[in-house]
Amino acid sequence: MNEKIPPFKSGDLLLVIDVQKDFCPGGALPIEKGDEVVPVLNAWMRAAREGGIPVYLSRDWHPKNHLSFEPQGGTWPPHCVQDSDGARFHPQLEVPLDAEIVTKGTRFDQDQNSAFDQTGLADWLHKRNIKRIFVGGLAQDVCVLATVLDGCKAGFEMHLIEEATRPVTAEGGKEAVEKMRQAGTMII
Ligand code: VGL
Ligand code: ZN
Repeated sequence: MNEKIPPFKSGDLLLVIDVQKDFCPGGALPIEKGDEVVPVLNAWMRAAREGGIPVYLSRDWHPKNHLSFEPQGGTWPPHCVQDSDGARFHPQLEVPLDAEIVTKGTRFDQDQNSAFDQTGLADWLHKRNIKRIFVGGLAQDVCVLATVLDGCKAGFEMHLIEEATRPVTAEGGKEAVEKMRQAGTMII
């Protein structure tokens, strides 16, 4: 899997979206083969650290009765509740000690699928002179999609690591890749 990792350069960032227990098999909102992204992303995170490239990880982090949950009239079974076991990163994910964590899904007025949505992330990354962002994680057709599209709008050169992401539905995954490509994302 290492041969696909490009030579990193200054201005690059690795962004890992929501690789949490609830999105993996056995979790509250399991994504088929969601756990298969873990070894791939571990290799990318290792390479990034060796190259001095910052690693950011987002986490879905909902209040207990979040409006995105079915009992509250939302779309999803309750998942990634703040401080719950299911909200933890996958136990095999090798989170670098100096990684930055981006918390989202905390808004009370609407769901927050994008790691750029009211987090201040875009301004911060522009200040750090980040130009290219490599993205993997879960789910390809939900939070990865929303994050990649927002990253394009914010002027970053977005790269989707296809083998490091899995969709909620196969059809949704295909459509998501098409939307990301049309927005200018490199699919690698
Ligand atoms: C996500 C569904 C609900 C995701 C978050 O991280 O893709 N999907 N909340
Ligand atoms: Zn969520």
